[in-house]
Amino acid sequence: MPGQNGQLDLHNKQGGKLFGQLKSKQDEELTSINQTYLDDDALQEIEELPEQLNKYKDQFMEFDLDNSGDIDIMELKQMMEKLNCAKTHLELKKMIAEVDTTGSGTISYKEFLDMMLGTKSTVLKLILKFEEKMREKERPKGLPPKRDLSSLP
Ligand SMILES: [Ca+2]
Repeated sequence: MPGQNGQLDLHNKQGGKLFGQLKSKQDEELTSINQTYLDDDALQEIEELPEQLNKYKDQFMEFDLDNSGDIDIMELKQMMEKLNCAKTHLELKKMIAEVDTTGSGTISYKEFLDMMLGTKSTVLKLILKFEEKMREKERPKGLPPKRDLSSLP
């Protein structure tokens, strides 16, 4: 289970209720985008596609702190810091540019999904996959992953 660190004070800003409404509205929107991926014949080969899409939706919502539907550079920065993987402004810009196919300077949910489901290797994807593995390996088994995140490109 992903840890709830609760380090963000979003709940206190406008009252938890409004924030909750925003979140569930975004949840609906992202779920409907997920549905278009589930309906895409080209993606039917992908293993456990529904589970993957659900997971990516949760990850995206964790990133998208203001529920705008896009991850901007500040949101990415905060997330990298939370993952103990702080990046410079330039590195963050590069990370976005690798994924940002529309040139908006942000990462939309579709761009995020295309990245996670695609074969292209990007820094953000490596970090997220690494993080996922670490979470799965809460209980020790087999090979200890000794690779440090800072050693990633
Ligand atoms: Ca945002």
